[in-house]
Amino acid sequence: MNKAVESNNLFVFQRSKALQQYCGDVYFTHEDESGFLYVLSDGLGSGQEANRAAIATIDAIKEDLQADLTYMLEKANQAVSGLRGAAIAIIKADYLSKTIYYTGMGNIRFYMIGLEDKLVFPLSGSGFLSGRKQKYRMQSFKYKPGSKFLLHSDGLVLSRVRKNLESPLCVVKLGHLIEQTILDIPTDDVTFLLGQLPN
Ligand SMILES: [Mn+2]
Repeated sequence: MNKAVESNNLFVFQRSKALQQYCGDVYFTHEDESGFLYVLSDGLGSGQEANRAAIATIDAIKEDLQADLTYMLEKANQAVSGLRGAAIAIIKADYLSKTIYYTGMGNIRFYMIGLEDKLVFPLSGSGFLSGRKQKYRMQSFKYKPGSKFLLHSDGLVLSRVRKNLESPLCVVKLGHLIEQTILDIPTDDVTFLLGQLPN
């Protein structure tokens, strides 16, 4: 599987391990006038079982888009009991307060430009969602209006993240450049979401 989704403020790219039919990374995007919610879930392993676990987390989160992020994470955690586990990150933007809320478990990475041009890259809880009860932490950061951010699974290995985020290119052009760093036949599922926040 290989696909790219392009819009003014978001570029999403996904390519599955060995170009398998099922991708173990599953993402969800929701946006309205007040902000957005983006979720990226990486089911353990690859192929259909990984895909199934990741979809279960996303489905659980979609049930209530107004829920607290830590509650979303707990619902996603319960959804994978009996399935493969998953790494996951949830980011929510509030355009009014120019704030990003972040929570996650495991190896999904998130980078954004914060106040005073600081590169912000919150660390997720260690481990992964497995169905067993865990504690989750939500963090919040003020973002720099008009700046770019990147959410990606561990299949993407990108150096010079700050340089990329500070590029004057639009998200579609920059997204295609980042895409060029990904192997034609990847050895892990790869997903990235490159977005731009409103001014
Ligand atoms: Mn992975």
